[in-house]
Formats: sequence, structure tokens, C-alpha cells
Amino acid sequence: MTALSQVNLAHKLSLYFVAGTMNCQSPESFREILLQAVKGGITAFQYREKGANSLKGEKRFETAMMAKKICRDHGVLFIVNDDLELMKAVNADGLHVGQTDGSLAFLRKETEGKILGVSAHTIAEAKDAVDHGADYIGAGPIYATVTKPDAKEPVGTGVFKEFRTNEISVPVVGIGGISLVNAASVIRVGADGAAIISAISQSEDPRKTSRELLLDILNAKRGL
Ligand code: TZP
Ligand code: MG
Repeated sequence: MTALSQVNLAHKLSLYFVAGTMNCQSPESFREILLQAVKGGITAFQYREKGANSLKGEKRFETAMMAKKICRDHGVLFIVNDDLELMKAVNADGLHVGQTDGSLAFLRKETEGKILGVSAHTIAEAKDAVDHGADYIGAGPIYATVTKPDAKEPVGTGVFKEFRTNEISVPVVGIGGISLVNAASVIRVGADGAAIISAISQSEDPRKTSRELLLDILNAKRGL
């Protein structure tokens, strides 16, 4: 990526909503929550359909297509979690993978021309991801989370400074336990964006919550 497109990507990852139907009350409510989140101003969305009660096969494909359309209609980046074939089938903007989702060299080749995001828990993992051509890093969990049952110990907000001083030059987003209470602090300590599941998907008013999160994040980016 060029320096300029990296700046654009850092902006597009500012408020990164992550969800699948299993994070919502029902598969039907998923569409409405995503729509409200998009109207509220999320800048990126990751379709992460995994674990208990997740959709498979045709339903998964159709839901991804529907989510992509909502995102495209509103200029929101559309990333698919962990499923290379689905990413290709729906022609998403990119793929996000964890540390156990396959060879990064292979995935980088397969995602040529697309965005590749990689989750990292440690500086060694982040460096390896950047060496393999990752376009951005998802760092976390920053705070404790109940959303991912197999989440590791929280790394805390020091991780952003650590990544920066260790030459991680690509955008870094924080994930895990981020909400209106702490989104601005995550940005102030050096994150380029906040990736969020429950604070938006479980909100009484996902549109309002997204709007407030976006304002907090953009203000923090401007040093306000
Ligand atoms: N990876 C690290 S923590 C996490 C993932 C997918 C879950 C984040 O969910 P929440 O509800 O925003 O804490
Ligand atoms: Mg994964």
C-alpha cells in the first residue's frame, strides 16, 4: 500500500463494526442493526459469522451479499472474517484473519488487490503480519470481553504505543470491550480505529450509539 492509501485506510477503519447474525437477537434483526449502524456513521463493517448458531451455506452467502449491498450503498468498507471463499464469492473489499486461520503468505496471494487485516496479540505476531503484507492490524483484546469465548487475556491500551515504537507502520485498530466509555481513550493512546461488536449490536439504539462513537473517535483523532 502507498502512504496515501494507508492514511485513507486509517480513516476508513475509524469506527469498525464487527458482527454476524449470532451477535444479534435474530438473523432478521441483523439487517436492521447493520442498517442503523451504517446510518449512524460506521466507517467499516466486518461480516464475522462464526461459532454457535452461525449461518452456513446459502444463507451465509445471501446474508453476506445483503450486508455488502448495505455497506456499498453507504460507502462503508466491507470486510469478511476468516472465509476466503466467501470473500471472493461476494467480492468484498477485504479479508480479516486471526493467527490460526492459515498461512499469511498464501492468504496475501489470494487476496491480491484486496485489504488483508490480521489479528495480533503480541508485537511478534504484528511484525510477522506486516512482513507478510497485512494492510492493517487488529490488536486485542484491549479490554475484557464476553463476546469472544476463546479470547486471550486483555493486552491493555499500551499495545498501541508498543506497536508504534516497534515499527508497525500500518493502521492498527483496537478490539475487545470497546464502548462509548473508552473509545476515545483507545484513539488517544494511538489506535487508528475501534472495532466493536456488542456495544453496537446489543445497543437499544445502534444508530445513536454509532453516531456517538463516531463523534468521540473523530474528536479524539483531532486531539479534541
Ligand atoms: N477479537 C478479540 S476480542 C473480540 C474479538 C473478535 C470480541 C470483541 O467483542 P466486543 O463485544 O466488542 O468486546
Ligand atoms: Mg479467525
